[in-house]
Amino acid sequence: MIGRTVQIRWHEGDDQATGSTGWYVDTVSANSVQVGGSCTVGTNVLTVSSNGPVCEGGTLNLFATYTQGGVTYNWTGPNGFTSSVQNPSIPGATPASSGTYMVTVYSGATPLASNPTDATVIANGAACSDANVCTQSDTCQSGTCVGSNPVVCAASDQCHAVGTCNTSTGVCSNPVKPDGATCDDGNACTAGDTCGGGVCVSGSPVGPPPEVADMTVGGGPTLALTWTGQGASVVYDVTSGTLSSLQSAGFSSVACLANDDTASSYDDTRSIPAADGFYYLVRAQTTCGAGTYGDGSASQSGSRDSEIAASPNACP
Ligand SMILES: [Ca+2]
Ligand SMILES: [Ca+2]
Repeated sequence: MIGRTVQIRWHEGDDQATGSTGWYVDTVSANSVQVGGSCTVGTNVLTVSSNGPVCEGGTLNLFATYTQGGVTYNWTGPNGFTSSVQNPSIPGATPASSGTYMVTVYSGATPLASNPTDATVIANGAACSDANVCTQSDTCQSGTCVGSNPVVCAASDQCHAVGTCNTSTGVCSNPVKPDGATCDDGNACTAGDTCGGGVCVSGSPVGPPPEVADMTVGGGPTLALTWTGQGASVVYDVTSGTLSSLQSAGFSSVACLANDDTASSYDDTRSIPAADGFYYLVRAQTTCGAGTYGDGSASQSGSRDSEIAASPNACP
């Protein structure tokens, strides 16, 4: 309408006359108007909450805030609860206090706003949440939610250390052990295995066991051989031949008396041939290889080990 020129037809008195008599027509220019005021929107807000759920025996706290001051509060709730305190508490709460609480705000006798909030009191022994994902079984115990059955963060392998559980996610960390930490690559024939970058790196190769030492042969009806043992994982090959065959054919005639014997001794029950004798050679052996029968004396020609190995009767 603003800025327009209109004609208004009006009638004095009643408007029953439909003829032209008594009617007036005026031209009106609408140059300024009175704009209507906007509606005032209420800005006060009633917020209601509680600290629930709480465990039986604990204190249930109720909270109400209203943006306008100078008001009073009136609470009602389960188990006959009433209160005119703004933020009332229910100490020693029981499950009977579970339910919907309603608060109404008053200005004088005039109610301004009303809102509900739900609260739960969990019975002793019943499941609750201690806000820690790393405790897998939480139950109410005398007013407190107690977590149990914790997540166990075991080391993922020998080159990782025991982790810690993230209380928000329940996921275990997987820390890498420092480089150089001792580990075992599962191979007995490598020694000094160490962690590097979170994996077990094989150490130096382990060679075959050393030459057998301190062998003696006891006299008598049984020829009892003994030597110094080299440990639990070492076995022994005992070979022998006659002195006459040694002289005529060398070690190619050697025979295996005992193969992979765990004892560091051997009883030879054979009878010594007339005008002859036995010689004995013993070597140690492990999964990392066979040791040597010995280098022999300076007068030895050729390799004793390779000569024995060439014998069809040699110990494997
Ligand atoms: Ca190893
Ligand atoms: Ca053997």
